[in-house]
Formats: sequence, structure tokens, C-alpha cells
Amino acid sequence: LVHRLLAARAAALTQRATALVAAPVVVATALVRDGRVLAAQRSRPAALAGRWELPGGRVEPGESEADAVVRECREELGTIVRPDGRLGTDLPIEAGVLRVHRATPVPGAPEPRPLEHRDVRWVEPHELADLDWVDADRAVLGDLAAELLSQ
Ligand code: DCP
Repeated sequence: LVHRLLAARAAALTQRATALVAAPVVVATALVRDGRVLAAQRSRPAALAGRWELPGGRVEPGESEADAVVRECREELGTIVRPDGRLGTDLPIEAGVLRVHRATPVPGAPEPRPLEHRDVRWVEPHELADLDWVDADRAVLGDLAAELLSQ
């Protein structure tokens, strides 16, 4: 019995330690409209400036990933989106882990604008490979193309 209690205690401690060191989550948004996805060109930092990404950012403490997607799209693009589930798998990045969420524009929402990016553009599936994507986002292009073509 003592053994079992100790084992249970050890498991609980391990679980807590894992949660404490769990990698921060960055969400990225695959905003899809009419078979195209919105790509955003980074303006900073210098190492990433000029490269394209799915817009997003760090999930704040106490915030759900879906809420972070909505907030980042409001802050960075001046538009309102409706998150619609995950796309692809977790992608390891320097800042933690990147999770791509699909989203659609809320009807009547303003056209996305580059409030923090250098530029934004709607990309067709056949154009996806032509953009100079940031490394992590490049890994989701296959899933993204399949998503766009399935519509
Ligand atoms: N990132 C990525 N692919 C994306 C979005 C982000 O690889 N589609 C990476 C780039 C950064 C990190 O995630 O290293 C955080 O992204 P941002 O700088 O865009 O996020 P925040 O705006 O939340 O960060 P901060 O406010 O700290 O600048």
C-alpha cells in the first residue's frame, strides 16, 4: 500500500512539474475565404522581416487558444474572425509550440489590413509554395493546400 501511495504521489508531482515547464503556446490563424488563405508578411524582427506567416501570437495566461486567435486577428488585422478548429499538428518553435487554427471571417467584418505586418495577401492553393514562409509555417502548407482544395 505504501508503495502504491508513493507511486501515486510521484505521478502527481511529475504531472505538476510537466505543466510548469510546458512550452508556451503560440497560435497561428489560417483565415480562409473563397478557397484562399490570408498570408501576412512580417515586419519584425529583422531576422524574420519580409517572410510570410499565418498571423497570430502568444496565448496569454488564462486565455483560450480560440480567444487568442480572435484577439490577434483583431489587433494585427483589424478584423473579426470565427475560429473553426485545428489545422495540422503541433509545431515546435523557439518560443514554444505553434498551433494553427482554421478560421473564417465573420460576415460583414472589415477587410484584413496590415496593422502590424508589412503586407497581407489572399493566397490560392497553387501559390502557397511560392511564398517565403517562416520555417514553422512551411510545415503546415500541405495540410493548408488540402484544406483549401477541399472547399
Ligand atoms: N511565429 C511563427 N509562426 C507564426 C506566428 C508566430 O513561427 N505563424 C513565431 C514567431 C515568434 C513567436 O512565434 O518567434 C511569437 O510570435 P509573435 O512575435 O508574432 O507573437 P506576439 O506578437 O505574441 O509576440 P510579442 O508580443 O512577444 O512580440
